[in-house]
Amino acid sequence: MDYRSWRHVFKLDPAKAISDGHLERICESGTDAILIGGSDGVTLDNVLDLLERVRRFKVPAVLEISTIESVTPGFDFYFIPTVLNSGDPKWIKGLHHEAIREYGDLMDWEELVPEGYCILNPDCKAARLTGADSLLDEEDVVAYARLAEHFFRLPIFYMEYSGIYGKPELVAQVREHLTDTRLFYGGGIDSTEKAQEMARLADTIVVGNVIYTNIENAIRTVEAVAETTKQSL
Ligand code: 1GP
Repeated sequence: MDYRSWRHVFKLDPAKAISDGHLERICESGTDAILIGGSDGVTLDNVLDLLERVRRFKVPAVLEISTIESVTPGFDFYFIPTVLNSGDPKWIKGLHHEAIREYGDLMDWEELVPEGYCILNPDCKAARLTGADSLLDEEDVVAYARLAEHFFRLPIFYMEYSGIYGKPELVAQVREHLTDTRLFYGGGIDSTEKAQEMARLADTIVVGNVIYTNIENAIRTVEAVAETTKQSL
């Protein structure tokens, strides 16, 4: 199992309710992985609960860490955001330092995957929480992508539009500047068309909210990405 080959990922928010039936459909959909994470209301209890339910299926499970208190063993990977466009060092390296200071001896570094986040929707919770400067022009975003790849050598650059559909032209621009770092795109994918459009540009698309608003459309995004991948072979 290698996250570098993933094309489609579902993101489940531990603070939101999901029925067993819907969860089964999501986990058995053919998606490459389930990412568990959210911006607020994430607790050890709701993470453990969701992990246990997801573990009934074969799909890889990843915890995207947002608070140190909700970290628990049992995931295949731990994705750790560093918010490159945050104005607050806490979200770039502060919490990371604190966690390593506390648990550094216990950490399995092979399971930890840093993600260079660039938050591009100024109104999303993550932008407000982290004090992200989301009003960026193309050159700013490309520079963050280059910073991720060439300076910090991060394995993932994540264009985060959470809640709104982003600009395909900008994703295409960034695509041209990344070689080793994988490009993740997330935000507003709620249809086959949007899934395909972004899957043609990004290495991996992340589908979140539509799981809770339109399960049928959520499931269709998996097939849509598979089609796109076939077409490009
Ligand atoms: C959120 O990038 C993900 O962190 C997915 O965004 O919820 O808008 O699909 P949506």
